Amino acid sequence: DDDLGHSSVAIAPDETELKPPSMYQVVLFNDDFTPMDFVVYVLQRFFNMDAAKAQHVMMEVHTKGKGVCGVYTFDIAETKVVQVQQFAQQNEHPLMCDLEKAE
Ligand code: NFA
Repeated sequence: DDDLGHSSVAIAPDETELKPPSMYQVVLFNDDFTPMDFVVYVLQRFFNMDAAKAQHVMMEVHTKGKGVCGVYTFDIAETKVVQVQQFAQQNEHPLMCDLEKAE
């Protein structure tokens, strides 16, 4: 017997492996002490926002208590959180940042 029609090329084995990755929101929380300009700078430096967008998101956090900085895969989101937390600590501001699984 031969092996006609039996390709040696691997096929996609499992549809679960074709699903897009879970996405995570990086969120900032308001506090009474971190200067507004520092928050605007963080949003520009770590989330690549222009000045107007950063000002808008900062005010959203300031007035609503919390705001979304961006949505990323887990590893990128976790890295952003660590970068923001380290930068806030270095500058002795209590700014809080975390990630939340996106819907
Ligand atoms: N609430 C801070 C202030 O009035 C500003 C702030 C905005 C802090 C967003 C944290 C996040 N100085």
